[in-house]
Amino acid sequence: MTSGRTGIASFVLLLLAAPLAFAHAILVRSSPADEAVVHGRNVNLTLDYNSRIEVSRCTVTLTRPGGQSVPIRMEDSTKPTELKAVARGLPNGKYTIHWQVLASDGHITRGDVAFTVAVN
Ligand SMILES: [Cu+2]
Repeated sequence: MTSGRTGIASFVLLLLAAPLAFAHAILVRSSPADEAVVHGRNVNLTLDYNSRIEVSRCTVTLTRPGGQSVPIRMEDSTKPTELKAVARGLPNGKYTIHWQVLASDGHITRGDVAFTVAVN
C-alpha cells in the first residue's frame, strides 16, 4: 500500500517534470522590462528564459529610434538560461530588442522587448 502510493506519486512527478525538462525557451523576465522607460544612456540588457539556451545559436538585434537594426553581441552569463549584453551611448527614443533563441530541445522561439530611453 505505502510503496504503491509512492510509486504513483513518483510517476505523477515524472509526468509533471517532463514537459519542463524538454520545453522550448519562453522569456520569463527581461531587463529592461517590456515597455519600460530607462533613464540612462548605457543599458544593461538581460533576457532570462525558462530553460537552458544555446548562447552561440541565439540572435539578438536592437532596433534604434531611427528604425535601423543593429546586431547585439551577447556576453557569457553564469546562468545557462540567461542572455546578457550592454548597449552603450543610446540616444533618447524608443528601442526594440528582437531575440531569437535555440533551446536545448532544438526548438527556436522569438520575441520582442520594447523600451524607451529618456535622459534629460
Ligand atoms: Cu520546444
